[in-house]
Amino acid sequence: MKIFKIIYYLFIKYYLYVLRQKILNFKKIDKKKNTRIIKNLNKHGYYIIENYINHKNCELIKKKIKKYINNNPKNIIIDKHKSDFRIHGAEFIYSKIKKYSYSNFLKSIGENYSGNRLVNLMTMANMTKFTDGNKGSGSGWHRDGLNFQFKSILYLSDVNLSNGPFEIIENSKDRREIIKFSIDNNINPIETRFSNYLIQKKIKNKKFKLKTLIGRKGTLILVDTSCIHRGRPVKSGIRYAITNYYYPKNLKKKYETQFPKLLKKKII
Ligand SMILES: O=C(O)CCC(=O)C(=O)O
Repeated sequence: MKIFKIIYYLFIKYYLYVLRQKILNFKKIDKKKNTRIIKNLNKHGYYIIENYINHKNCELIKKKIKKYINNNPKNIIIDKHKSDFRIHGAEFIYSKIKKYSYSNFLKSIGENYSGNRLVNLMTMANMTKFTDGNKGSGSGWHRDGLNFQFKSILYLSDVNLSNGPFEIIENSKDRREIIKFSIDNNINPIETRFSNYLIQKKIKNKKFKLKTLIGRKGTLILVDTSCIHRGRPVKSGIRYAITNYYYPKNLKKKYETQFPKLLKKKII
């Protein structure tokens, strides 16, 4: 039974999706542009740019997010452990976030990587802090989906091993790896959430290569989030970050509905 699911979801459905995107949402790839970044996204699933913005701007943005969270509790999405506080549509709360949100440079990397026209559906700002049992930003190990997914995460705090660094299983978007993982562990191929026990076992057995991305404030992570990833559970301290969510331009409406409390109007 599983083999049919694998064939259907990982091949038939996937290639139909790719074909539809090629026909309806094609973007010509400029092979000479950002080659190092694209190469790393293809090979490892991520790329890091240090000092994407300066420390002063990080502090200004952080202050704005903190203030917004305190003053607008109704617009904040909070996880069940009360550790991850999110603003969906944070580009509307501050011009400096808007600048990041509408960056042509970042969007063009995603477009060159995917060969699709993309749109940044929103910028999500979040603050994660220690609480008992917290699972970190994104609530544990997961893929955002089986199809291409692209995000940029900008750290606004210095991020160390304790305050919730982004973690990724290198190249876990590879379809052969997905099939192997699904068969070896008797997992439904379309499953996107995984237990920490299973992932740690795979890392220990060297079946998975873990990358923990610590970095100073201003560090930018470009990532294909169809790879398995998480924000590491917070042991101490606080992490602020802003994340752009890129989707194929023709599917914007479909995905928009997935984000509760999405801010849609200018309030700056
Ligand atoms: O912020 C992070 O470190 C990861 C967040 C994440 O995985 C998600 O929101 O899906």
